[in-house]
Amino acid sequence: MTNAEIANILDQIADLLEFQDANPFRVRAYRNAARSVRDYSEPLSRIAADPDRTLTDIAGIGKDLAEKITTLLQTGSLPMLQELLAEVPESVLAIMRVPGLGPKRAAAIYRELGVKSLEELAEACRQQRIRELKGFGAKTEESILQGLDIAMEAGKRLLWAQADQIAQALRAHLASCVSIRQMEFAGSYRRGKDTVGDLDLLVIAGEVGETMDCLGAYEGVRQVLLRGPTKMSVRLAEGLQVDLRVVPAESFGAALQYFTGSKEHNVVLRSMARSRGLKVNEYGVFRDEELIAGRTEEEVYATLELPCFPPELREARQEFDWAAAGRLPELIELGDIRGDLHAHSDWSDGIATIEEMADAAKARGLKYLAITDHSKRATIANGLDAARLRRQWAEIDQLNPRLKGFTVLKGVEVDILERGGLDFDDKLLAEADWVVASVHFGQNQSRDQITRRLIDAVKNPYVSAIAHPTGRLLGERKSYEIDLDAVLKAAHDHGTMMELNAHPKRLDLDDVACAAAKNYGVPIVVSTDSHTIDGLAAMRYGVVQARRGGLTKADVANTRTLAQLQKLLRKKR
Ligand code: DGT
Ligand code: CA
Ligand code: CA
Ligand code: ZN
Repeated sequence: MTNAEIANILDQIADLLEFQDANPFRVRAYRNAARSVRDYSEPLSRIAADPDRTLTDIAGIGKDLAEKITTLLQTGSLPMLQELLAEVPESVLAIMRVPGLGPKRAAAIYRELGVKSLEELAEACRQQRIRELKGFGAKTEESILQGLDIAMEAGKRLLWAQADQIAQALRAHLASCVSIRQMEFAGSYRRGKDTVGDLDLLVIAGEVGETMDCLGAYEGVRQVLLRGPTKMSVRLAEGLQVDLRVVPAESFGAALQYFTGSKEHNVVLRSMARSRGLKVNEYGVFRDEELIAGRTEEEVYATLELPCFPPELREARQEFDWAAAGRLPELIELGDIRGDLHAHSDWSDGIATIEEMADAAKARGLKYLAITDHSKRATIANGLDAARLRRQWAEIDQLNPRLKGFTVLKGVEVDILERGGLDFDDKLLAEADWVVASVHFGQNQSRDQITRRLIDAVKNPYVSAIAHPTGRLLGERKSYEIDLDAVLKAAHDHGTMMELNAHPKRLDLDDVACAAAKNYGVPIVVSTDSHTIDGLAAMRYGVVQARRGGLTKADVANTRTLAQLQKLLRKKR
């Protein structure tokens, strides 16, 4: 059982408890645990199997939860969950998962209108019966209908980070298969796309049958969809499909190139080949009938005098122009990152203390970390008022001398208010080392309104960066309406940076928007927005998106030393 699966079960328990109107603290404990487990870098199954270690060492996991997780790992199920599930009709669970609804509202709809399924929910919306309920309105009804669309769409693709966890587990399983000589994942997963439709796996095999038996024996396989002479497709427990292709060694590079895609990139490549009298397909590069390349990707691209493009760039956007001009960007790497500029502590809705966050960031090789807890408007996130913020900063001042070679920046994530303006006055913000401003409320406003709010924030001399600038949550919520060009132009004019929020559900700005920001000369900050120490690991996901946007080390502000970063910030003020 993967960490993601455990986390999903803990979240489901929290949902069910909330649905039953249980004690909010109990609900919160399960939510925090789910977050902690989801972010945890090491498989919990390994810790549980080690007699010298205990699950209670993980933040947010107490004795009771540790026992439950152990039961889950040992038996694959949990009596408590079964009991809760028995009290709620199966189809009602789907209602809770509709984005924008949640357990509380689902409970109201179920109890007051008797709505028991997604179909009945859509019907109730269309008959405008939802808006009659206390606490609901026409807007809610509309957003539920939209949420229904997204919910049905979302079932089909996984977040890249989830696909990555599965791919790594599968790779580890197949590593013990002696008949596999070489293996590589291709497709959208290799290109680092924010969501992944299915996994494409290529292998060179000694024994095809044995290789396919190995895949079939993977514990995560729920169904074998197809097993042919060179191709096998299976469906995993998480719903993800895996396409395995066994290819000859002399074609491995050509197959890897072909199945990495994207389709659009390959279309351009094939037409370039044709104009040289060559033919490219998944078996190789051919002149007339003669195979002239195919063993490696480098070789395939070289026959067309092209560089071996990093997979993240293969989207037929600008990569062929860059190659023609000999100016393929040298993409940023994880090791270039020197600091993290968006993180939460237990002063607001994070789980770890400031010191724990700092130690963890330092252990990851970073040199600085900005603690950016929420401002007071974010009451549900336990946002800080001016007095608490000053006390927090005083604590950071005390902590810093002890950290040796590492600096915690006194930051804040200040809300951009619905009516415009920021949740703190300039006098307070001027005392911060680092300020990110973000929209959490009033996301349904018009494009003009939201754009104006953001531009006002960009113009503020003390706002360092705009956090998760478009507000999208993959699989849950589209980005709000926004004139991003206008915001980026203002950001350039006022020396404000833009965040690439590395949380796997956000990745906001996305790859395309990052490329646009670069064109405007706006520095990007790749930040994790972590609420746990393991959340800091999300930096990796941000860097993948940054690479897809064609960003180099120089384009990303938090690759700079702290002194260089501070110089950049002084320029703005
Ligand atoms: P996904 O799985 O929806 O996230 O996206 P991909 O890009 O992994 O697409 P997938 O799994 O359908 O196919 C993997 C790669 O194989 C794709 O990126 C390019 C190549 N490919 C698949 N079908 C075709 C096709 O009909 N024409 C061309 N040119 N390439 C194809
Ligand atoms: Ca795929
Ligand atoms: Ca596929
Ligand atoms: Zn945040």
